[in-house]
Amino acid sequence: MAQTIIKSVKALEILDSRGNPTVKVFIDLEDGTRVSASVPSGASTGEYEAVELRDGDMKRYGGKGVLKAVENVNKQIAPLVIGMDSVEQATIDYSMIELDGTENKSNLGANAILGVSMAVAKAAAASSKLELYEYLGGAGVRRLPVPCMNILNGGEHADNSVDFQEFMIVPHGAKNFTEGLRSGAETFHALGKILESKGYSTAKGDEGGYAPNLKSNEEAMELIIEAIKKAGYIPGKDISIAIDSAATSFSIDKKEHYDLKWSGRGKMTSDDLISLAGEWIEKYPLILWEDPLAEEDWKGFAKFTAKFGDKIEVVGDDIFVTNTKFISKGIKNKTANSSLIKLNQIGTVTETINAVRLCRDNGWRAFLSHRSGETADTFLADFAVAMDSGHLKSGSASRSERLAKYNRLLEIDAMLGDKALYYWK
Ligand code: 2PG
Ligand code: MG
Repeated sequence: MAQTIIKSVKALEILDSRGNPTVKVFIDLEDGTRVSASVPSGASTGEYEAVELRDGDMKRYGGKGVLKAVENVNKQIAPLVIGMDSVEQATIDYSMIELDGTENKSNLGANAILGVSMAVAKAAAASSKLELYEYLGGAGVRRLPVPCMNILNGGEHADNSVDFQEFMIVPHGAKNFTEGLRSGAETFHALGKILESKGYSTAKGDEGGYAPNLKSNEEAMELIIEAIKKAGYIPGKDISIAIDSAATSFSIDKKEHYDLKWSGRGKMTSDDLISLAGEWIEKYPLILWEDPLAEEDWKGFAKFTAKFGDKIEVVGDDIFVTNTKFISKGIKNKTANSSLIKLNQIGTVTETINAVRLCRDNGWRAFLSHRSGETADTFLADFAVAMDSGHLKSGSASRSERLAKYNRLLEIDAMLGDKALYYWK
């Protein structure tokens, strides 16, 4: 019997970084290898994401328990995958998809399926004495992703007058990942000092970025630029800025009309938003813009991309939900030039790899991402290197569940030494 055969699979309900339940899966192989994997959880979720199964039992965790998903792993998935070979990732993933039998994994739960899928990959890697990034990426991988680090929050992630959800700093000008992360962390601390000196709160949001009560969208940009300079870096050359508008959260009819309600700018059409973005792209060192329009505003997205796609990376998150069906439609309609990639939006490692490949084969970029609810699991870091994604977002330079991924990338950078690559495109 092959040593990489799965001997046991067991799931447990644990808590994520917001104190909400999530699924952790343990897998043992015949050769004694034991690994575990934990599943993240989003807040600003796209409508067509794979279903995260929650118990709905209001007596436990306000209905957010995941005991059903845990039971689905222990009673249904375990008997299916025990005896299968952990190196057969795709076979195992597609067997679970078949067992679930629904389009959106609502039967077993994407949280149940993904926990097993990630643990299978980790087990096969550990048993072959390979680092996870080597196992998933092959012998040639050696590129570290540029960390797009959350620094300021608005929208539904903060109680202020900023409409856009996430502002990130992008240290693409550094000579390697380790130095890039350092410049990002230094800028994060510089912003903390600036906020303090202006009498703003330095309290942090779910992803570890600051969430002060700013007066406008523009003020957020000005403060970040000031922080980059204060930390000794040149905006646009060393460090640029990325935005995730999460525009679905301020669209009124879930389509083409928006209400920039937090800043008080009021109602806007898609075209108004696009021209506002144009002013910003002229004025500020922006390099990437995620979800500039709502998930159903395919027309607006395509207009945005036609206007700015040659200057910045235009990323679709809620609109594509890591699903090859929507990414294919986006490629055909030139909706964006990049897709956000979140493992739990689609629910298996194999399907996530397929989504990344689809992007790359069509000249798009794939932007690897954490969720706003995370665990200490570092799968994402290895996965980003394996996928040669060139960039990832894993939150700010604060909170251990965010830094766990960045710290793992520091380790990989050190392992690869002078063989490591680091560049934006
Ligand atoms: C996003 C993510 C991660 P959430 O909108 O891109 O930053 O947030 O996990 O809440 O969907
Ligand atoms: Mg997003």
